[in-house]
Amino acid sequence: MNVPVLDNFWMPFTSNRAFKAKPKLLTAAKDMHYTDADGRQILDATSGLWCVNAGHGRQKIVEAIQKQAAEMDFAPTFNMAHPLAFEFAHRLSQILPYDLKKVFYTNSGSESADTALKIALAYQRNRGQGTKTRLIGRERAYHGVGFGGISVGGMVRNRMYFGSLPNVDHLPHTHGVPGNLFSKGQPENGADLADNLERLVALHDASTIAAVIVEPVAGSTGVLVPPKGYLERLRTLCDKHDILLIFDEVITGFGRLGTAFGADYFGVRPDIMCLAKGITNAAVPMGAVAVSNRIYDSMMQTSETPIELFHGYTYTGHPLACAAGLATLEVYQEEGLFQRAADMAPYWQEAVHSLRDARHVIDIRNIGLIGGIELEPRPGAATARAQEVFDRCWDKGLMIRVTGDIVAMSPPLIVEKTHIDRIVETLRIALNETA
Ligand code: PXG
Repeated sequence: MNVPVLDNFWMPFTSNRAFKAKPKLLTAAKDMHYTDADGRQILDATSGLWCVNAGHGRQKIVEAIQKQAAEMDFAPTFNMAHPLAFEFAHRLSQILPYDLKKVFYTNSGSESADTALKIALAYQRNRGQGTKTRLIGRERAYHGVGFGGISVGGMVRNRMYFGSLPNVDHLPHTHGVPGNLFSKGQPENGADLADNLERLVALHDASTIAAVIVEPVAGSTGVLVPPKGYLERLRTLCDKHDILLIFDEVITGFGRLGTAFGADYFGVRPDIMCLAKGITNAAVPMGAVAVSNRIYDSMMQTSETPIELFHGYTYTGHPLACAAGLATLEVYQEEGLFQRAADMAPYWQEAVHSLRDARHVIDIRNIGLIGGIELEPRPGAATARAQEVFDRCWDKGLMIRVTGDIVAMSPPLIVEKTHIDRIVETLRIALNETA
């Protein structure tokens, strides 16, 4: 393999030392597969990082980016703009649920989370609720790596080194509720965990709480599917206490659950939604925050300054990203990929649950085209077992993700049954070979 100088790139969320001792280099990608630096084909069971929902190297998206790069590389969106930014927001509004029809662009999921929190704070203040400054997240949540996101997030190492915004609190996570092991789809038990919002209201008072932010399905911390009734209960309590509900749909958006968004799947209306990843099929970095008409209209009406929101990025609505996004939506639509995911989900469910009797497996969770397989941690060496399974799968030409001792998978929505069979067979062998 032709290995470049590895010294200078400080890799994110990676053991740089381990990687640089034994690099895994990807050099090309098409449809369901990566090619590595040795020329091996690697089946992608994770859509890159939960983001390449339409599969890799899609021609229509490639061409749209090429054309846009040649036509206009960049245009500011501060005080001026370009047509594609409006066109894409309009197209998005046609698939966005409920009244979430206004779109603020970012460049990543982290920026979407921080933007959503800032919009919530600005909205509360502008409408005369300036004491509503507290943000409620959840344990085991991941909302990216900005200071807002890590504050409402619930991953200890992502916050302990850096500190946190002062005005936050957390709901308990929904992992490990008794009776929920090996649930297919939404687990039966645990809707009452949402009632902890009442406890936080009792503790802090609703007049201090601006918003609650949750992932409809927590992805990064190991596929935590919401118990039946849980999200509905959160919505009811947010309404009762005049608190905004933010869904971080960075992973659950764009067909992952077999519907356009998690809000559609669960039939629960958020006030604000964070998007990224599948919005451009990951071909150009982009994120977005979808906001209800009610919040947008209120901001337009109550703003005391000509600029209604003091927030934005150089690359907000970047032309290449908008071009990629428009082409991505066309691919999703032309190929009916959200419905395809829904049609494939039952097969996926049975396939991942067939690993119930595989070595080390202590729980399996699934929803849409997401699967989580929890392994018993090796005594005294948490995460080592899953890491070994990951390495073994890689050697066998299969790309999975592991988080702690949980295997997390989210194949592109174009996945075929034969791919699913191969994923499950390879995993079973890798599990069996691992001590
Ligand atoms: N919110 C959610 C719900 C996410 O899953 C982010 C925000 C941040 O997005 P950016 O684009 O800033 O990374 C994410 C990102 C994993 C994994 O292995 C998950 C993410 C990123 C990288 C790895 O589970 N999710």
